[in-house]
Amino acid sequence: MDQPWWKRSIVYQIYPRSFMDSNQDGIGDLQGIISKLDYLDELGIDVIWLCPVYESPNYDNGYDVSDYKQILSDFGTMEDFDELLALAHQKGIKIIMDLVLNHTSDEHPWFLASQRSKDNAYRNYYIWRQSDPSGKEPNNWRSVFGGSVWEYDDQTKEQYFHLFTTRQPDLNWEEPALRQEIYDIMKWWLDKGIDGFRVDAATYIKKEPGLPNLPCGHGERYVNAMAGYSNRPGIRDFMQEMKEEVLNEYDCMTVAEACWLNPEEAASYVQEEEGFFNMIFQFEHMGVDRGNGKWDSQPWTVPDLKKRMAKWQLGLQGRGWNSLYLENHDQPRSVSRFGDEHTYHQASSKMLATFYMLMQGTPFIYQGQELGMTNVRLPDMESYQDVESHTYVRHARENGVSESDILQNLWRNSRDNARTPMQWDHSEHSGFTKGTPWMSVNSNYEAINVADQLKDPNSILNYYKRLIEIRTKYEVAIFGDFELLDPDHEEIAVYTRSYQDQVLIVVCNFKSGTPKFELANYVQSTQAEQLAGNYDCPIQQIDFSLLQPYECRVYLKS
Ligand code: TEU
Ligand code: CA
Repeated sequence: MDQPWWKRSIVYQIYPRSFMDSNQDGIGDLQGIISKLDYLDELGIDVIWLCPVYESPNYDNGYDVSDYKQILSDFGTMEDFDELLALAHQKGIKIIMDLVLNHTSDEHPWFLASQRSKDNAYRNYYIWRQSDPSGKEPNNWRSVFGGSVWEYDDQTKEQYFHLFTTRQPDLNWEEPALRQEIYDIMKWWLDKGIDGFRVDAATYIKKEPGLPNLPCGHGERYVNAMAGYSNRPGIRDFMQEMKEEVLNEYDCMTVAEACWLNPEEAASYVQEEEGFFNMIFQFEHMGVDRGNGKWDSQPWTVPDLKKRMAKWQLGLQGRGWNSLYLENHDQPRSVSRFGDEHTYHQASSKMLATFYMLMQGTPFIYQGQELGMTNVRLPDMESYQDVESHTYVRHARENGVSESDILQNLWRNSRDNARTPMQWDHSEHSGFTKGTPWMSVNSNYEAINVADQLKDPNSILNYYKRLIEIRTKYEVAIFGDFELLDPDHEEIAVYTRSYQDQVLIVVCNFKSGTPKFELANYVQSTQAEQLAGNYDCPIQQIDFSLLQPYECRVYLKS
């Protein structure tokens, strides 16, 4: 059977602001990416996911678009973009763009027009409600970053709806003219030759009709309103229309950000014939160390993490395709979160890579992850850049959270952990810029950088290359059925992938202990060849041994 290219692809996510600066203004840019295409080609990736590069006032670093058909001047020009696309294609690298379609910037011309009067053609592109004279909001929904979803606007004395910051008014998908505008934008980019989209906040575009109040806990002013805006009935009509009007006409890749779906719902989104997207980003494993919301950190366990991953592996098996990731621009660094960034930095970074990259689905690598880049501890709250972090600080202070707890929480969970500049070499500002970087470089760049890791055959970077090679060379790594073994084991994760007469066996020790491991406990024949690992494993110990701290091994039995 002919399989689509995106099933065999490895995607590399670029956060342009922090990737590479070509003109020394301290901000990463398109020419910077161009200068690193050889690096990406060498790494072996097939697709770049480019975070937003459109015109934007940057309240949410580009996720507040003010012109979908212009390149933000910080990043370069449309000529630079065309050059990037052409050069990437020459190397066989595809590019998918971030499509922000739940909201725009409040500086987008549609919003400026919409805001002006109650009866203009753009009014209904956004969601407006009358203001209550008492100042009470039209409903009690809480926005994703905290506070009400409503913002009062002086011009028409009404309130507009925003799920994210007040500078990101939500588009009204009920308005057919608006939907056509979005489809036109999509076609415009696809006609230019881009290879697909990562669809931002895709499951939020349909709101519960009437925007009713939701049940609120005692003393709570605003309520988590997921039930009012996440994956609501009717959303499929929008997606079906988008598919018919746009996606069906192109051989492109789509991955939709889809918080809080279960595999059952997800399957219907990604089914090969009837689905709307090729894959989605689910968030189940990202919740493993969180209690009530992202700022409430909780201890996590290995069995819980394994089961969350397995739920999706099995849930979509034979029905749809998974995306695989441990990091992105919204999440803390994986080695700081799930590994040991100090004593076992190298071993645990490699182990985590092995754990997720050999599952079934398309793997995504977030810039710097291939080096084991870590979280950052900025000295004070003012040093944080991210709008979500600032909003958190404001609300936490209002709620009486202590200053030291707030800072600890930022260290652990701020999105800025993922947004420090890429660590290229030993020179000042890690070779990212010769100017003043928009956000400070992590002080560990002399120990963790591309230049060193390219030279060291045992580096994390070279280990990523090895994993990519395995996915390229062995069909079982792409198409194999997944099975989780020993789900309750507290320290190690073991899973197999089976395809035709091949079995891949992946073993990951998530702890610093040295648990026993016997291959024969998991697969019948011990005639297995070791394809990868993060320690030298003597041949005579392949079948039975103690695992080293954070050790991982990949076996092939054929
Ligand atoms: O994120 C959407 C989203 O649902 C967020 O709640 C995300 O889970 C959160 O940032 C985690 O801290 C997307 C983008 O990835 C994010 O960068 C944008 O800020 C957001 O949309 C608004 O466009
Ligand atoms: Ca620049």
